[in-house]
Amino acid sequence: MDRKFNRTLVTCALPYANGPVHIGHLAGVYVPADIYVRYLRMKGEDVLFICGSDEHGVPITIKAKKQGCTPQDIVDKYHAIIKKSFYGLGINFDIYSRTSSETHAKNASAFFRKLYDEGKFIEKESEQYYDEEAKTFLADRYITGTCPKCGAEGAYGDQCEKCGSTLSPDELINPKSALSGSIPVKKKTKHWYLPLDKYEPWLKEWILDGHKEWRSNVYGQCKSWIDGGLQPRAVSRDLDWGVPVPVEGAEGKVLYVWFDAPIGYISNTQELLPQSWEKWWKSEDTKLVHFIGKDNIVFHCIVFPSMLKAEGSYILPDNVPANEFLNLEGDKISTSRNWAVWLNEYLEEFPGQEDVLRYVLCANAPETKDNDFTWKDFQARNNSELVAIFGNFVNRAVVLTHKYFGGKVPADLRHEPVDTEVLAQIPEFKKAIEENLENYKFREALKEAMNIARLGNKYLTDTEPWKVAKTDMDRTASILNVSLQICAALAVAFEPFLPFSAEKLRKILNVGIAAGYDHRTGEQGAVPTNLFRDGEAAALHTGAEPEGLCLTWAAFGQPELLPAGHQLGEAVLLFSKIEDSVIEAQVEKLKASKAANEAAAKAEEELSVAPQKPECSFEDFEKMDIRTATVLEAERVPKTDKLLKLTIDTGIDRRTIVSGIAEYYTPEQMLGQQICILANLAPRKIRGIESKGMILMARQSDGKMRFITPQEILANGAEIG
Ligand code: B3M
Ligand code: ZN
Repeated sequence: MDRKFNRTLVTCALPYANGPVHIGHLAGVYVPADIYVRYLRMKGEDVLFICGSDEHGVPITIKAKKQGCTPQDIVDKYHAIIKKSFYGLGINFDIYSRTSSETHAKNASAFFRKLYDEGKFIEKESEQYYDEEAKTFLADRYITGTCPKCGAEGAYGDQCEKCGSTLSPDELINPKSALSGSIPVKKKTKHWYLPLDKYEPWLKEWILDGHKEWRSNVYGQCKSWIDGGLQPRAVSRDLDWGVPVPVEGAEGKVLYVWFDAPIGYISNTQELLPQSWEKWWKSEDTKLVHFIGKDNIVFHCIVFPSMLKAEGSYILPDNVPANEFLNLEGDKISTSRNWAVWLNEYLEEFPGQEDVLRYVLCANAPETKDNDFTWKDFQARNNSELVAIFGNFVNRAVVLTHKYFGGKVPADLRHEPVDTEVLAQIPEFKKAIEENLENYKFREALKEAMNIARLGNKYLTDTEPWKVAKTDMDRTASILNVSLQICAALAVAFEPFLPFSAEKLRKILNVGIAAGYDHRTGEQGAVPTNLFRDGEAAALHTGAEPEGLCLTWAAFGQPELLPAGHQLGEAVLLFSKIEDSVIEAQVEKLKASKAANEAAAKAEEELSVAPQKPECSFEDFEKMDIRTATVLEAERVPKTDKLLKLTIDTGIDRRTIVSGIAEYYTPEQMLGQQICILANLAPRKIRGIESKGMILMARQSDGKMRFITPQEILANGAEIG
C-alpha cells in the first residue's frame, strides 16, 4: 500500500433496484472490485467494501406505474434479488444496504441542508413541462414525442431509444404527457443547483494535473467535460419518490437521484459502522476507490467530488477505475429488450459454477474497450483453460501423490535444475499479479495467475512422473513435491479471482488460509471467512484462529509451502467440462427471449392501453345521464366515411345522434341494436345535423371500436350508473 494510506475504502456503483443484475454490470464493476478487495484482504490490509441498491429515480416510478404497484414494491423485489445474487457469486460486500433506508434519508437530507445553509447552491426558477390533467410536473422520461433527430415516434424527453440521441424535452416534436396523454404546458418551478462552473478551476487542478495516472478513458472523459465548460446542475426534482428536499416551501420536491445515490455510499458505511464510519470517510490516510461503469464517470469524477468538496469534511477518491461496456453475442446488453444474461438465473442454472462466470468475465473484462461475451467463448474458456490446464494439472498431481505416496507430500529427494527453474518463476508471477492488481489491470493479473497453472501443467507433462515412477521413486517424489508446491501457490493466487475453487483446492490440499483483518477487533491474521454464500455483512471476519497448516499471501512465492509428510485431502475435480448442449440451450434461450420481446414490443405498440385519466369526483360522474336506448333508423351521412346518422328511442324521446362508427358498422348492422348513450351531452351540430347525445363505444388502442350493449335487452331509458 502506498505510504500515505492506512486503509482502503472500496465502493461499487449502487445498482438501480428496477431489475436484476446482469453480466455487463458484473464485468464492468462488481467482479473487478471484489477481486481487488479480496486481494487487499489477503495482504492483511484494512479494507471496507460498500454497496447497496439505488432505489430512487424516475425509471423506478415508471416501472411501478406500468405494473400497477408502488415504487416501494418494485425496489423491495429487486433489492432482494440483487443482494442474494451478489453474495451468491461471492461478491462479499461488508454491507449491501439501500437508499430507501432511514439512515440514508437522514444523511442525504442533512448533507443537502448543510450545503443549503452555507449558501453553496443557487436557487433558480425555470419553466418545466407540466401536465394540467394529472396536475404534476413531468420528469423528462414522462414526456414523449417525435424525435427531432430521426423522426421516430415515442422518443423520451431525455433520450430517443431508436437512434440513441440524448435529448432534452424542449427538443421533442409534439410533446405529450405519458401520464395522461395530454399536451403538457410550461410552468414555472424552483430548483436548487450546484454551480459546477465554480468548481472548474479546482477540478482542473485536482484531476487534470493531479490524477494523470487515472485510466485513459476516465481521464479523457473528465477532460472533455471540463474543457467543454461546466454548467450549474439541478440537484432537486419535482417528483414524489425520493428524499424530500429539506427546505420550507419545497413540498412535492425531492433530491435528484444522482445527488442522493452517491451519498448512499456514506450512509451505508454509517449503517455498518455507526461509531467509526468517519475514520473511513474523513481521514486523509484512507484511500477511496470507486468502481463504476463508464456511463457513471461524470457523476463520480466531477459531480460527487464537487459535492464533497462543497461540504468540506470528506476525502476525495484516489481512483475511479471505470470499465467500458460488455456486449452480449455481438449486441448491446439491454434490460428493456431482455438481451442479457441475468446473474440470478445463471446461479440457478449453473450451480457450483460461480467461478466459471467470474473467470470469463475477468478474462474478458472490458477494461480498455468494449468487449463481447459469447456462450461459445464461455465454454471454450472453461473447457480449454480451467478444465484442461488448471484442473487437469491439480488433479494429476494430487491423484499421483495418492497413488504413489499414500496422499502424503513426498520429500524432495532428487532435486534437479528444472525444478529450481520452475519454482523460481512463481515469485515473478506473484510480482506481476500484484503490480497489475494494484494498477487495476485485472485481466492481466488473471493471466499471470493462470500462467502459474500453465507452468505446473507443462512441468508435469514434461517430467512425466507416471513413467518415471516405474524406475525411479526418488525422482518421482521430487517431481510431485514440486508440483504440489505449485498447487499450493495456486490455492493462494486464485483466492481473489476464483474464491470458490481456491477454497476447494485448499480442501484438496488440506490447508487453510490466513490473512484478513477484523474490523471489530483490529486483529490481523484471522481466517477470512469471506465465502459466505448467502451472505449478510459477509466479510466481517470471525476472528477465529486458523487451524492446521495455513497458507498466506506473504508466503506465496516461497518454494516450500507444503512440508514433506503433510497429508492431502481427497482428490476431487476442481472444474467440469461444459457440454455443447448446455451452451446451445443458453443460446436458444437468448434467441427465444429476443423473439418474445420483439413480439411483446410489437403487441404493445399496437395495443398499449391508454393511461388512466386524472381522478374525477363522484359529483362529476353523477352529472352524466347514461341510459339504454335502441337504434330505430340508421343511414350514412353523405360525403363522409366515418359518420352514421342514427334515430334513437331513448325511452324519453326519439332523437338523432350522429356517431363516428361507420368504419366499424354498416347502417344495417346498427338497426334494432340496443346501445348505451350519454343522454345529456350538450347538443352539437355535426355536418349540419343536430346531434343530441353520444353513443358509448369501447375503443382499443389500435383504433378498433365496438358499441356497448347491456347483457340482456332492457327497457329503453334504463339509467346506468
Ligand atoms: N444507479 C447505476 C447505473 O447508472 C447507478 C449508480 C449510482 S452510484 C452512486 O446503472
Ligand atoms: Zn431518434
